[in-house]
Amino acid sequence: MDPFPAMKNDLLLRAARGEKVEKVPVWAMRQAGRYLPEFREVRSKHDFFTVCRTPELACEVTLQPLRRMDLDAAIIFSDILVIPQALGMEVQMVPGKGPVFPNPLVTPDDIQKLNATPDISKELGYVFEAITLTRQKLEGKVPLIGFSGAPWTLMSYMIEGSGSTTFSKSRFWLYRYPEESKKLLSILTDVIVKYLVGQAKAGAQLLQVFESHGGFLDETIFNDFSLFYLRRIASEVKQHLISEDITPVPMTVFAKGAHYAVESLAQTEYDVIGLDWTMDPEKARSTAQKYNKSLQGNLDPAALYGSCESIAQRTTEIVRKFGGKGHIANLGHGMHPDMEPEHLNAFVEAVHKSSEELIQK
Ligand code: 1CP
Repeated sequence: MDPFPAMKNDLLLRAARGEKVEKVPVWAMRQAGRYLPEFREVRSKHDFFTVCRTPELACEVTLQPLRRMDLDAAIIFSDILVIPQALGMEVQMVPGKGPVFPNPLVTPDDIQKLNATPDISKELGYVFEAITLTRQKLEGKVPLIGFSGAPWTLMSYMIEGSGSTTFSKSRFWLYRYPEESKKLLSILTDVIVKYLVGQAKAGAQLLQVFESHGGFLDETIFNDFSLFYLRRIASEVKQHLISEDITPVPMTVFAKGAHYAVESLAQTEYDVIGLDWTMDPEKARSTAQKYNKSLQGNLDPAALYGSCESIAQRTTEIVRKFGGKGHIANLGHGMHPDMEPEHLNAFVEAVHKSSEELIQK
């Protein structure tokens, strides 16, 4: 028996499985965040990782955007960098700069310093608690998405020590220390699998894997150092759930910038392939159809700086290109802190209106 309230809106889950929908579901990456005054209010009282680690606060900020907009999904408030923390690394959130690791990995010897096999429920149990609480509080209104960073994206932060425009230190590792890099990626993969299984068991109804730094790799390097591990994650998460008699939840992979990888990702066990805004929906659609996959995306986040009329027009064009079936509408990357909530709302409304018209035809 499902211990959670019955679903009133399961558009996201049906679209992820490629089933028929009355309208295209929509959510936005970073829909909980600094562009919302009510989020800034919470952040003025609590630091970033305290919000992540306190289930009531994480639940509250997860629900905030849903009170304003007719979104079809919630995404649990957390960060991809909770995994390096679980491995024993310190991560600080520096205002105006973003995440900073005071002691990044410098040489492969530093891998030894990591706690490679952490007790996931002990180190990340706060995320599972936040998920279970949020499922209760959502009252079946919309599905709850869980997520993790992908191994290469996490490895790159652990080596760079912060965001970067070139990722030259972490890419140095891939070419200079390929075997040690694979060792680190496989440590991360094992932890991510357990973490995602734990999220599904706690109540997450779809799991998204963020390979935000995919586009920094060329195709062969991507295949060896990203795709290989991404494939393992989808297949092992689903296997684990099946072995525990739990129906596997749909999974989304978002490999930002990895144009060349749409087809190879469509050949994995992910159900949904996320597209950034530079990728062509029509081309991706013909690839996705071959492998029975759904797509997510892909309005340029910067389009939200335009007028509400121009947002509606661009959104309508995108919705038509995806064709209404097997599509989860989203931005091609996250919300920026200086965006207006009303403009995100214009996107949400336009997805619903234009897709209802398209599907009825
Ligand atoms: O002070 C603050 O409040 C910090 C802003 C912030 C927020 C709101 C950060 C720091 N993380 C988050 C939340 C977050 N991060 C979510 C919450 C759920 C939602 O989407 O509403 C999610 C899914 C993430 C995932 C995340 N964190 C990614 C993957 C998605 C992406 O943007 O590509 C990445 C790369 C991070 C690292 C990170 N955390 C925060 C920042 C500013 C960054 C990016 C830093 C950089 O530019 O490298």
